[in-house]
Amino acid sequence: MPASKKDRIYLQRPTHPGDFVFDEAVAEVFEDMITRSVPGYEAVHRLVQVVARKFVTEGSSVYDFGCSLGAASFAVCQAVPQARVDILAVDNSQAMIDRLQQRLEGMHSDARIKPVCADITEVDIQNASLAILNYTLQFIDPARRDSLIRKIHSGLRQDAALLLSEKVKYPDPDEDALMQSLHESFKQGQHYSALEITRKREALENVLIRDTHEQHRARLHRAGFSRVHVLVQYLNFITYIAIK
Ligand code: GEK
Repeated sequence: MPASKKDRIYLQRPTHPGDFVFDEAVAEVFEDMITRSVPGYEAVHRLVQVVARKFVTEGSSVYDFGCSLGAASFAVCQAVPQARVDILAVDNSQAMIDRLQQRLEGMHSDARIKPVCADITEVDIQNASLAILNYTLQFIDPARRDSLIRKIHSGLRQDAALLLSEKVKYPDPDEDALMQSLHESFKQGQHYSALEITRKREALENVLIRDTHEQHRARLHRAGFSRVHVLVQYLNFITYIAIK
């Protein structure tokens, strides 16, 4: 994959609360932005491979919901190079989907990845052996999260899996403040300045809305998943596997 441009968006751009959007400027620097902002991002994609090898079955579909530039879809492809499988990479940002499409064309890469520009709450899901929702549920209107998870559950085959990664909130305000400040310290270590960190936090206000671990666990069980496990936690970022 071509190296992403360095994320300097919030060095240059003053923000207003809640004005973060996944536009062309974000898509252009996205890989650099997410790798430097989300602790464990690359490890989670290695985990996608581990999970894909175990769950992806012949003749099934895989859904990468909120795929951005397709990192999870590419990880699935690498994990199951021979499997006959459709990988639906869904995102409602046209800028992300255009870039994913260019990558697929430029690399003559896997025809199994099918980019779809759509809202994940409106996409049908069928015959899935694996659904991936990596750092995307947190951008969905909280009132629509239950029905989205129920829809994913009903579109999965029996014994299939949902991999869910999210930034979580802590019910105890002191613990939440500690985790947030450790996350900011992580970002400083990735060479984001204090100004960039503050501006990004303001821009994400009411755009990235975190649930608690307990809310995620309860929602997954309510939707019908029989087993829910934490696979990774790094600061306030958790990856769950939920099995139908
Ligand atoms: C990765 N999973 O690299 N429908 C479709 N897509 C949406 C919606 C929606 N309603 N809302 C937001 N998105 C990726 C990273 S990024 C996470 C996911 C982050 C999309 C949005 O356009 C963006 O591409 C993605 O969800 C969230 O593993 O930037 O923190």
